[in-house]
Amino acid sequence: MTTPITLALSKGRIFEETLPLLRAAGIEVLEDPETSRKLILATNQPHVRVVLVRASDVPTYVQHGGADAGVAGRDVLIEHGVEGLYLPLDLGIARCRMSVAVREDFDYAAAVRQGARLRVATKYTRIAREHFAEKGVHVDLIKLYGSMELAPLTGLADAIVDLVSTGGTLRANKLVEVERIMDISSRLVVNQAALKLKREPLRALIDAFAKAAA
Ligand code: PRT
Ligand code: MG
Repeated sequence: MTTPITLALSKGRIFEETLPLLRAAGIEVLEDPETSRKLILATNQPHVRVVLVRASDVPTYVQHGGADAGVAGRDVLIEHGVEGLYLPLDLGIARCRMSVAVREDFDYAAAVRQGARLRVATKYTRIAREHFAEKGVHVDLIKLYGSMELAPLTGLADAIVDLVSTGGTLRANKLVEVERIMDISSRLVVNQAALKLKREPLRALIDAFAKAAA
């Protein structure tokens, strides 16, 4: 019998975009998370199961062995930290970028030039802090957990740091992207201890994902 392995995925784009990679590894998930309320999903491989967790909880599950491997965005990994995690592959899925955005009528370049202190609202405080420190721009960071787009519209902040994919959300809220901080995609993350103890099934998964993601 093959050693059982548990994969942590988040519902939505990561789950959807990981499915083809799983399929390439011969793994079919037997339930649809959009219609089932189950948090543990069986697959056609009796030794492989999928657990559904919040996107930002994937590194925590894998780090502490609640899952042997998982898929997480570069944004989540930077904010959370990668201690105890092995990151063998950039899967090139759930692509987007981390950007600075402001109201259409806010002169960001002038504010930066004048050395103004900027109020920046974001869920990604680590990425934002490092970005503005590198630029030598003084900022007051305001931590939010969602709907960052609202912050400049209500006067809570001058700017936001958020993920942008099509740009539709920014446009709909009359915001403009003024700086691209980094490109984002999702990575396969593996528990380092599990990699030793469950080497065979995890290596097989990594190899199949590598082939399919190439
Ligand atoms: O939703 P929840 O609070 O549970 O967690 P989450 O938002 O972290 O999860 P999820 O599933 O939305 O995102 C998981 C991962 O997908 C993120 O960690 C990113 O690495 C990646 N990803 C790729 C994105 C996007 N594209 C994306 N567009 N994550 C979020 N967005 C949001 C963005 O925050 C903004 O609100 O979509 C909006 C912008 O999209 P556009 O197309 O209008 O520009
Ligand atoms: Mg989301």
